Amino acid sequence: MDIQVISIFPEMFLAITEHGVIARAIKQGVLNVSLLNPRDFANDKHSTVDGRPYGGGPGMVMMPDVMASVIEAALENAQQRKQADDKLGKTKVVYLSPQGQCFTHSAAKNFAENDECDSLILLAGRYEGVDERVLQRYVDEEWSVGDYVLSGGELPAMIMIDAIARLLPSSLGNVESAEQDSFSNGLLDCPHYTRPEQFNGEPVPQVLLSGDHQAIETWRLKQSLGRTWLRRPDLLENKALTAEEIRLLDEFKLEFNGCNGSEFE
Ligand code: 4FL
Repeated sequence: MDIQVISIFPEMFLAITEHGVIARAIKQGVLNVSLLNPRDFANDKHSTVDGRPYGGGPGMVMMPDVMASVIEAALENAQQRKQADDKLGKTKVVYLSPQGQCFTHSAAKNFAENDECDSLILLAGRYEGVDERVLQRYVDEEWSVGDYVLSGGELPAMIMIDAIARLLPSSLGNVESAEQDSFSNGLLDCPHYTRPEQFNGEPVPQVLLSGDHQAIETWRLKQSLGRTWLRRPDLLENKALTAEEIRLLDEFKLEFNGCNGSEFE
């Protein structure tokens, strides 16, 4: 996958490109991350990228001519890379903003697995955002990473890159661990334990020491269902449970109510 990021703070991205899973994916050649700085496309000696908003009010808006130039440059790069490597597919321009659709694990999967579109241009805005006419003309998709306002689209862009990169075929080294992630089955993750067997007087759940792989898998699924029910009931509303899952969740609810004496359904 080829990702070009447009940002006036390109150094911020060293935080992800030099560490962990993403650094490995880049070294392995599974992922290429490059940066373009709108300032390099500005037309005055101060490298101005922002202007005061028409209609007045606080803040500044990223200028349409400068932003159009930097996006055009990224689109040309993508075109050239495609000519050099006929495996590369379509390019998508993505804008990060609180007005976008909610970025989820399943969206990350779609980006990682979509071979037709393996080239992304991520547009990270600053100030009050980018002139609307540029967004209208160039942006294919607008994504939000949560209902809060940040000081720019850089962290959201990094969040998207991280979530996508670890799902790229062969980047995780251990595909199984991606399949067992929270959300990969629409549920929260189960609890995890490591040595010692007793910590602060608390033992590890007996079943995990049993060596009975079937029983362990069933226990983990039940914990996942139970935690999702307790902490994120909204996730269960959109998920069709199997008969086995319904039975396990009912068991969890009974045990939960049994130990705190309340009358949750
Ligand atoms: C982008 C917030 C995506 C949440 C400020 C500029 C943002 C954001 N998701 N806040 N961009």
